[in-house]
Amino acid sequence: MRNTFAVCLTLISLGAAAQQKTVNVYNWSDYVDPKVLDEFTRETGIKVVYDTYDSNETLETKLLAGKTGYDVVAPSATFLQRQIQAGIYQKLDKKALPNAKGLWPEINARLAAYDPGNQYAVNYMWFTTGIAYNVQKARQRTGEKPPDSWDAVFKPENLKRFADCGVYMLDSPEDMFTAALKYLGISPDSKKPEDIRRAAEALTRIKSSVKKFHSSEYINALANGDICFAVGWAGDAFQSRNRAREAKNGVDIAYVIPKEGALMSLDNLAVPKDAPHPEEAFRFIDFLLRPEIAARNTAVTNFANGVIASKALVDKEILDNKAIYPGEETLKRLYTITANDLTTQKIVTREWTRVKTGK
Ligand code: N2P
Repeated sequence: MRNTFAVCLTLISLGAAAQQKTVNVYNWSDYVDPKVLDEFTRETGIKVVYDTYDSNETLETKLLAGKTGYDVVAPSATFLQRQIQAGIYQKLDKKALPNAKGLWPEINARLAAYDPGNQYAVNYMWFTTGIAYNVQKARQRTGEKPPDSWDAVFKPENLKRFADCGVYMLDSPEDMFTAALKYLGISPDSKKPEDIRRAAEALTRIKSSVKKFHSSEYINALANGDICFAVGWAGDAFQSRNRAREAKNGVDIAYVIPKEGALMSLDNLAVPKDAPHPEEAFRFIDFLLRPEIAARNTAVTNFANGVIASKALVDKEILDNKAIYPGEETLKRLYTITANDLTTQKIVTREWTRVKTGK
């Protein structure tokens, strides 16, 4: 009798412990199919505590302060590189990631430029930074020549035409300075302080036409017609287009990779050294790398994922969209950049503050 009681108690506490398994995930907003999180919990019993951000700077500030409690985070490659050097990540347990075999070799190779040997991160999504616009409003303003060049953004008289219907820009110096440098005919990867200043000046010249610098609100703002023009990320632009379609509000959103080319970025999954639940972190990452799960996240987010094995399962309309899955021709126009060292990053942050506040 007594024994049965003890066994029961043990079983109950074991059950409770099993239920308490948790993974704390900090990811970009609008970057997952929420049903995928539920499914992970159903399958593994691991609860997902999911928190979001919309800028690398926000993530980096937290990570460098330490003890975030996060198990999985998603830095962009340039930030990842600096964070690896700062020693804040643990090496991935490759044995715990059998689905990593489905990762995209070319994307892995590109990521290895930031994470030599692909030791600390796997790619989650990859994408371009371009121009999203309201098709009707653009037609009223530019006739049969829709925006297709960085001129549309950086020639003050061009952007001014959109000011009355609302312009947003990413609150992200990496995306905005590289675009400005490309427009100015300077290497987008330049780390020279005077080049960074010239990029900041180009942005300051168009600032009076910008309603807001923000990196996630543009999805809804474009979809509901509050704004008509945004410099933003490909998947977000198509999420916006889809939200407008669902709302049947007559708004049509298009996205273009400017003809001069655009920044291609990689967002990646990594595990902080002080992650409280590393085992659960690797299980979560491996789940996201499952081809069918990666395909579902792409279906909802409209971002290309890093799992080549998922391509056969990705919706054809998305797969054929060259602004999401660029073909060889488009890829040639895309540029990548290297990480800033700490000194350059300080200059970038200061110049960005100057752009936004004038100080
Ligand atoms: C998700 C945006 C992620 C792309 N909404 C920028 N890293």
